[in-house]
Amino acid sequence: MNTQLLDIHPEVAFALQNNQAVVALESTIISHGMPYPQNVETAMAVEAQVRANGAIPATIAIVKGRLKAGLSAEEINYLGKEGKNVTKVSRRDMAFIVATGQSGATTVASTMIIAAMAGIKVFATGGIGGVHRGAESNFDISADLQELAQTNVAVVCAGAKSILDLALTLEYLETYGVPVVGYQTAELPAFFTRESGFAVNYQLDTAQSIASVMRHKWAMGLKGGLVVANPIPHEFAMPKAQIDAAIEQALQQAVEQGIKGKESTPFLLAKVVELTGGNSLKSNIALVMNNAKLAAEIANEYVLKPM
Ligand code: PSU
Ligand code: MN
Repeated sequence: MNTQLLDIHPEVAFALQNNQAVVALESTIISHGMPYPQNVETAMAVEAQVRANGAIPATIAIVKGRLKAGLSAEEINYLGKEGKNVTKVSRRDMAFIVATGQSGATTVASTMIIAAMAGIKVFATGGIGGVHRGAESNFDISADLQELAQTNVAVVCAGAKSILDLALTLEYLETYGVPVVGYQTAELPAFFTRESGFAVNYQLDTAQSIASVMRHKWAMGLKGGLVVANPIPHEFAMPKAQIDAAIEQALQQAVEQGIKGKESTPFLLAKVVELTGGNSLKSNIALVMNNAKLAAEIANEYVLKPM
């Protein structure tokens, strides 16, 4: 691996060299996951949340052909303002964007890759990609899942949205040896709701016990990540019926409009926000903040005895 392609923000580099806690954050959630200006406000608030919990934030993206671990406020503002004009970059797209000197927002998969290059072990986001509904015919399975199978980063999320097939997503993760841990819950949360009807593999109740599982996994040479599923706080959870109805409608519109490939997830996310008014955006912001806090706590536990 040639780390000459990577710029680690000086503050992040200092923290890593001194074994201080660092939390990676993704940028597709900024450009494609939320509308402007809430996306920029949230990205800044999430960084502040990581700091308030004793860790250094490293928002990850590709800027003018450089892999970035840690962005300036100007760079975050650029990604948020440009929104969908910025390329959504997953593993497949990285070499093309870097080779041509372009900028791009990183998904969970590509954020994990750059985090691992930089030496960051904990990453906070909203929701991960997964196996899409209808995958048996459309083959749409997010590259996030393969990345979790091979890249050593723990991803703290609020589960996955039920725009996906959660049962198949769990099966896929099982096949590839990715543990799904519930933080203080035995049930996989479904992003906007605390419930999904599916069990997680293991419930762990402290950041310390999660850091211990990370250490032991990697000490055995088992490559790949962990999904740490952190339910949305009660007061921000949405009524399941309202969310389910919006998701069904969004899925139907995606089929009618022939939305496929990498456009699929951003289309569905935007439709759900549109159909539920501002409520789902408020919940989305709250759960990301909640994940940033837990990720900072895990990162702090992990650096006590890193492996
Ligand atoms: N799910 C969300 N919010 C998001 C995403 C997923 O609730 O912002 C973004 C993440 O960047 C994730 C990507 O990695 O969508 C998955 O896209 P795809 O399904 O095309 O792999
Ligand atoms: Mn896809």
